[in-house]
Amino acid sequence: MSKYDEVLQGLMDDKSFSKLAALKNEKVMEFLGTFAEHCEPASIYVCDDSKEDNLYVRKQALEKGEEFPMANSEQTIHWDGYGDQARDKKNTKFMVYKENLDRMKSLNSVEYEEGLAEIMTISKGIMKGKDVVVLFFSEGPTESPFTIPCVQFTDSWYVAHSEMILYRTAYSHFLKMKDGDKGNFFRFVHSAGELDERNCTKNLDKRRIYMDTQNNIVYSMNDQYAGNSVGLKKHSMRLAINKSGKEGWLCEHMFVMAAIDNEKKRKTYFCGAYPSACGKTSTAMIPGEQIVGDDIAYFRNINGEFRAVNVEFGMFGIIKDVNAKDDPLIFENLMKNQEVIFSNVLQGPDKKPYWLGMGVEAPAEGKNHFGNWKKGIKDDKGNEVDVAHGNARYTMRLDYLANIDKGGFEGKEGVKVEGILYGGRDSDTTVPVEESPSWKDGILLKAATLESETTSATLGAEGVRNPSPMANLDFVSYPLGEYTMNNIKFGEGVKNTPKVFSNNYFMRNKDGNFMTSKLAKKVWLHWAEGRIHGEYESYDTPTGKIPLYKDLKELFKKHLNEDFSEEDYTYLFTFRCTKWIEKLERTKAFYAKMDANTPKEIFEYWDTAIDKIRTAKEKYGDEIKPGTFKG
Ligand code: SPV
Ligand code: MN
Repeated sequence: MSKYDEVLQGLMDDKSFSKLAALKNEKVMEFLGTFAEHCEPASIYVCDDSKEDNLYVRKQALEKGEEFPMANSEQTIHWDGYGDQARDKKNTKFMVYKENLDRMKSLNSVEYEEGLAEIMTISKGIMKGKDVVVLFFSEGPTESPFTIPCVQFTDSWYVAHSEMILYRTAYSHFLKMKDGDKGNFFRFVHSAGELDERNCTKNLDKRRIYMDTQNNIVYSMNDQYAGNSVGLKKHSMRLAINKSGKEGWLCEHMFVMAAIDNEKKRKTYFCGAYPSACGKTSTAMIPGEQIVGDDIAYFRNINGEFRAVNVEFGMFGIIKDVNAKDDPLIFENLMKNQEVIFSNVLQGPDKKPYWLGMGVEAPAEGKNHFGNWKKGIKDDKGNEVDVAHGNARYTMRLDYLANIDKGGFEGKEGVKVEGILYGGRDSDTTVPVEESPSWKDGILLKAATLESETTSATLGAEGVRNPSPMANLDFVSYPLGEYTMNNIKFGEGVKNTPKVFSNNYFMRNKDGNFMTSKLAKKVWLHWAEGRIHGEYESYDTPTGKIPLYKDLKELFKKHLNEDFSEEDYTYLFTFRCTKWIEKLERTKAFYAKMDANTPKEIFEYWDTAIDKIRTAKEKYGDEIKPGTFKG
């Protein structure tokens, strides 16, 4: 008998309790028992992997008014509170033991005891009157070398429903866990807290997301937006990054996809990291290629091979600008009568969803993240409320997509990765595609230097460059310099190290207009694919290798039936010395600020790179046309 049996048994029916008891896992009992006592829910329901439980969770989300029916019977809609529409970076903190505080000081952290006292005060009795659900999931495929078992304890049936779509249930995995291993799981406790009349979190001032990477537990209180509430997504990612750092593997903010060359019968796996709104999902969804995952990848060295899995089962995608023309595959799936949770979009009087950039005229009234909405309505700050929020989302299984790579998606050993892409948003420096001479150069020149420029869609000045190393900065849960070194070591430790490429889809011409169409990314991808297979000559630049005009001309014709002019090529692929030196100086300053212990060899590497560019500038001038630089 566990000391928590009594409290747990008192809160659940026999069926739920027998599911728990069958696990014979003291650590699970301790986790659930502790929070059952502390948060004081009215009842607890335990889910296994059955279809019945899956349907029950969805039904409860509807019955409890966290989700609402849509015209399509399989679809539902959920709204987060007006002030809970994105990740709360300020109140997302690491709880760090005193002795580690110095090491972790550049992260948003709080001293362990202080953080624990705060979160325990906020969560005391927070689930009073609520029905809680317990779910068992796996990050990555179950029973595989990648698997991380997870337990979610939440009073939000929307969170539970989202997780049922986004992750693989793993009750049976827990049943099979070996004695010595039974405490090895991630723990997530979440409460939406008190709800208002729309069933949205009321006490947003008490929203806290506190992570304890030392004990693999995350506390998330007073929130509903999935990036804040869903334990398996970004909370788990931070725990996994910390764990991987200790164990010698990697957890990256990356898609996994296969580039397909039908003529040559080749399937080449790529992973790619792009900061928000820099083309990550659209690259993973390039027509004619195949998707494995769109957000989070684990990398492991398996028998010397660089292997990756998508840790998720579904996608929590930005819905803005998903329309029949730009994103036909996703759009078509969102229109079908199959399971989707829409969040923070408009529900029209016809019970259909409407969002920004949908390419369909929205009705003048309905319900959205603001509540009852009418065209022209203003919030209490006097700002006009749009039809839907810019960060509105859809939650959907990935295997609805016709372009899914089934084998890669389901395989327990992951896929063998041959190329890694790092793409930023950069109007004037980085060329559309450049190959890195080596893995280490790739990490230090392509990954660590990633930046994203602000656009007119974000608040504040346009064109400000925000550093975004590996597009993973929000989630890196130990010092950045160490994480960067671990990236270098991991890639150098496998037999066939993938080639690393940079991407930039956002180069502008002298008039400020984008130089290439949205579809051009297919050409850059296929040049990279060819290079991996020993095709195409390249020109050297001070930072890597770029395509020849004749090859791109052919690729544009073949894939897009477009004429690509030599003039555009020359403009796009000119190496801009001063701009690059400035970029590297910004990166150096950022690393120095973020992690004073960043190894000296990293700064020395960048200094050498800067010297090389200076020398090139003296010899060739500030703007070096493709083909002129001789390394
Ligand atoms: C992201 O912001 O990177 C997302 C959505 O994938 S969230 O779940 O909010 O993290
Ligand atoms: Mn993400």
